Amino acid sequence: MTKTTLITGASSGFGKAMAEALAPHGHRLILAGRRTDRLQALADSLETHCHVLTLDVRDSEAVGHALGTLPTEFADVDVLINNAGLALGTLPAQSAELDDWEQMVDTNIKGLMYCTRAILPGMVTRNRGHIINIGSIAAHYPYMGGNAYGATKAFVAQFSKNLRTDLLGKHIRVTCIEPGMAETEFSLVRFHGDDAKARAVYQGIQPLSAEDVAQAVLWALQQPAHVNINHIELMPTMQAAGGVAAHRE
Ligand code: NDP
Ligand code: 8X3
Repeated sequence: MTKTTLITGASSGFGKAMAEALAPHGHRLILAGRRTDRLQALADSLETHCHVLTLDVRDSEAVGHALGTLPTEFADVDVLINNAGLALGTLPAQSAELDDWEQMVDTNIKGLMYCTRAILPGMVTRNRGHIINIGSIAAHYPYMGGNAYGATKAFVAQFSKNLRTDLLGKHIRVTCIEPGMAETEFSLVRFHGDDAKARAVYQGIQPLSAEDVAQAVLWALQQPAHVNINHIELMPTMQAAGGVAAHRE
């Protein structure tokens, strides 16, 4: 049976790789993001029916309107992949830019809530669906400069668990996918377009690829309907949690 799948942040990185991974597996796709030209190019390259949706997930009204007025063929969303998100900056909390914090909260937390709230009632009415939230290892392991970003992803982890609780008794699954370091445009965005700084993040290590993360999403989706994958945490083999730090005089 063909599923209707909405991917937020499909113009780049994980979202684009997910669209490419899911397209051959019976998913008609709603590709959402702000960069329409990229979404259209992706839609043109895929051998499945796609609907391009220019959408800023931070805009509550726009999200409600766009997801409430989808074309008939795409209106009954079976799979919602809340992937749109970003990290901005690596400054310590005392000197971080408040604007960066606000943008992360508006996108990673509020945007995810708006999309979920718009799609979930239909899933409940139909008594079927799967929500995949893209969290991060940053939700669980603090690192220098990770402050507000890690906290937004902690929200994603806890919100996913609470959704499971609210949806108990419904045939709706919720999965939180929590990757570690992966090479996408993530670092370029984090360092406000500084290519050298972004590249340095991935030097001397084989990071995860967007395709690695897309495969984890595909696997979670492909489990039998009675199996809910609660969360998946994946890291490059050469990355690990650093443990407790101590500063000595
Ligand atoms: P990319 O920067 O490559 O992709 C981010 C995507 O999010 C883009 O498609 C972008 O689309 C979209 N996006 C950002 N802001 C908005 C917005 N306001 N409205 C709609 N779409 C938006 O990074 P990744 O693919 O790596 O990131 C995807 C998710 O994975 C994020 O939630 C990130 O936090 C998370 N993550 C990333 C890791 C990594 O190391 N790369 C590891 C763990 C988690 P557009 O600009 O066109 O709107
Ligand atoms: C992004 C991965 O390791 O930079 O969520 O926190 S990391």
